Amino acid sequence: MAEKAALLVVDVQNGFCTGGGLPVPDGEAVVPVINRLAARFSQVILTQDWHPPGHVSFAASHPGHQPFETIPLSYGEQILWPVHCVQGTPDADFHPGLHIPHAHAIVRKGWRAEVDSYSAFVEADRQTPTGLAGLLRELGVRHVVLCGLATDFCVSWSALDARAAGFEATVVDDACRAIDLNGSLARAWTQMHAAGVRRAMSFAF
Ligand code: VGL
Ligand code: ZN
Repeated sequence: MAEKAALLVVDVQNGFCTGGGLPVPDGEAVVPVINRLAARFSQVILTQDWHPPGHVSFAASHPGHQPFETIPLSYGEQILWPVHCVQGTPDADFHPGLHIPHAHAIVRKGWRAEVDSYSAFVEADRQTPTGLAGLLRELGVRHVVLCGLATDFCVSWSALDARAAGFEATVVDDACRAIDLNGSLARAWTQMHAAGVRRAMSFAF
């Protein structure tokens, strides 16, 4: 039976929690909230930031540059990050407290050495699809409910691209945490509201 809603759990990985390569303040606080939220959904898809060593988004790949600087790349401006979520390392593993045994798909993103991907739908070149929109359409999904890390990067880019692909989109705010770099969180919410992304709290599900 086709269910119209799917929960997209974005990047709840060690790398974005305390002790990880790119810790999001209070990132691990989303884990119990998401565990409860996911129990309300029959369709749950996880995303995993999954970078090869030497990835183009790492400051360490650009001698003379520091994390959190922005540089121009072939596909546009790229924020340079600390090394995080390298393929096959514990930093890229899901947080050990995440308990969603019924999650039925994992979308890995940022796996091409030369292109980043905050969005779970389209890579940072804004052209290359990950395949997620097709998966959701084939499942009959109309509404994508998003949670995870980080609100202002991978969650918001994914929510905006969900809208661009024709899905309804809702971000569960208390099931997210933000990086908030130079006002990025407020900007993300402005963009999401303008695009018709709804904001909800987990108790509503
Ligand atoms: C993310 C920065 C770099 C995220 C991933 O999951 O929001 N942010 N890679
Ligand atoms: Zn990343």
